[in-house]
Amino acid sequence: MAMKGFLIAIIVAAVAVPAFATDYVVGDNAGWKLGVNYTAWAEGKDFFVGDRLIFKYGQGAHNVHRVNGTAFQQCMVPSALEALTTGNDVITLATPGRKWYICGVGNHCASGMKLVITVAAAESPATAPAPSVGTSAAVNQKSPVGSCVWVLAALAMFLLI
Ligand SMILES: *[C@@H]1O[C@H](CO)[C@@H](O)[C@H](O)[C@H]1NC(C)=O
Ligand SMILES: *[C@@H]1O[C@H](CO)[C@@H](O)[C@H](O)[C@H]1NC(C)=O
Ligand SMILES: [Cu+2]
Repeated sequence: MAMKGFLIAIIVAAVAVPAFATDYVVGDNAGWKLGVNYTAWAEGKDFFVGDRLIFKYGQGAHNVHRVNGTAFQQCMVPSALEALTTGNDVITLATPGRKWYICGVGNHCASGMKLVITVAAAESPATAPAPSVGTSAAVNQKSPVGSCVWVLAALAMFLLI
């Protein structure tokens, strides 16, 4: 049955293509700056391994330090040499667990320029069983490409039943 084979191929492609990563611009349109509540921003977002954080800010006005929980709490700024400073800093969330970011400029961290998130293990083809349509992967707002693939997979599933 050629049709069935074709549909299965679509499903396999949907599972195999690592198109589920999400890019998060930290602070959305506000970006990375003073006066934004990044706790509120992170609330309700599900971060997965493979997703990316993008810190946008005027170069020189701020920076981004990856720190541990203690440094986060106490706003201990590590060496400036370790800072990300491009103004368009992209961080790929490579491992699960809690991740802490602070701005190392002036007293910005103490003023609230700090972000803590919890990253969950990837819903990747390597680790996840064949995802069924309607799981959190589909609900979680993903890239347009990912969504498109999911729609195709859903359609294929529907036609096969
Ligand atoms: C930031 O938002 C969180 C969660 O909505 C809230 O609990 C906290 O009080 C806010 N912090 C400030 C400084 O407004
Ligand atoms: C956390 O980071 C601070 C500053 O970089 C460092 O001094 C401290 O040893 C670290 N703590 C742990 C538990 O790794
Ligand atoms: Cu800053």
